[in-house]
Amino acid sequence: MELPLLVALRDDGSVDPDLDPKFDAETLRLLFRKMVFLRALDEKALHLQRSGRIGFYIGAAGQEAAESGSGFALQPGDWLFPSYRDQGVALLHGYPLSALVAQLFGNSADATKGRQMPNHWCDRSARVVSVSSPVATQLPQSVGAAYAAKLRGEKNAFIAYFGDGGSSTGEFHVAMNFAGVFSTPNVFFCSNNQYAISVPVSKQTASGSIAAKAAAYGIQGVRVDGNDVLAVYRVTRDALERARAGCGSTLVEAITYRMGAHSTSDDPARYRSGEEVEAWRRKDPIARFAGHLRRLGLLDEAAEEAAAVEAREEIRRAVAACESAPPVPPESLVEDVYAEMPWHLSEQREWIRKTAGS
Ligand SMILES: Cc1ncc(C[n+]2csc(CCOP(=O)(O)OP(=O)(O)O)c2C)c(N)n1
Repeated sequence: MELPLLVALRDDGSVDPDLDPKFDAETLRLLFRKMVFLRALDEKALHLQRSGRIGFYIGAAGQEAAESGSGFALQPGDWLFPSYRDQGVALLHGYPLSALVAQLFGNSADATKGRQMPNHWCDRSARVVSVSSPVATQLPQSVGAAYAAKLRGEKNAFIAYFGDGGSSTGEFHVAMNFAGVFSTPNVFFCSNNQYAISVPVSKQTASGSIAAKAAAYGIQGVRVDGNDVLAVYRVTRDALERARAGCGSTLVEAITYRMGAHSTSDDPARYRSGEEVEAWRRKDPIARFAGHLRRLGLLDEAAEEAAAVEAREEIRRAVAACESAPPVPPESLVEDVYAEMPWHLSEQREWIRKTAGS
């Protein structure tokens, strides 16, 4: 079954009126700055990792339209179940940049005290649920949370992000089926970035698309150009509205491309050609949106450069403020497990204190 690919931003920079979210000039500029910010964040984090200041990072360069377009559609009451690559959505949903940077350093400024892997964000007050390392476990988690909210009569949507690789897991099928049967208020956002580390999407499925699988579970499926920030926004906004209105779940497949490595521990040159990367680079979602804004007279070279400078400066300040925080004391390893620490952990804590000299 072929689903049409929804596209708002046309090649000539104009917009399909049926999919145009009709943002005012200020909102369009803001959306652009959010995308530029994510690219700058990726560049800085890569630099921090390569210079040994943080241990690991998972970038999303090339996926800024999917991240920003969908994140822009969330409302404060909605719950986010991100994958490890969705820092862009988390930031748009109120996860503070300072917390994000602290999580990368994993020092005493980090709310999770350095116990989580880098890129495993969470923030209860922003309704950002902790990233899980196993691929796609966030999908059934989000369905369970959505079902609970439905039983309580709440009207929020639950959006979970995952990749094309995640669609091959049992968790994907479990989540879709439950969502269909119990008509839960979920949005499943698949960032189809063409690869699951080195495995191309052609080896993930024999279906015409990932979105097509929605039909088998009785939920809505939508395929959208994931490098088109306006179309992604429209499709996600509509899906979230359906969920909040009690009309059930939607599976959104955003077709995009991971321009960088899977993570800082990966070398993509080993499994894909430079020509392929170059072909997708020509579809860069930021350049594409910039073209649209220029056509509207809302952006020129100076404003584009200013957005990048402003983003780099904000990130530089956040890093400077966080990097100097002391490390987490080693004895905290045995803390936060029990409300009252049992004797054997107290003993271990003493031993760590003496051994580590803290
Ligand atoms: C259950 C499970 N199997 C394998 C892994 C190792 N692993 C980490 S990321 C990844 C690729 C996931 O690809 P995809 O779902 O397409 O998301 P992307 O990384 O492209 O955003 C794999 C196989 C894992 N974390 N969990």
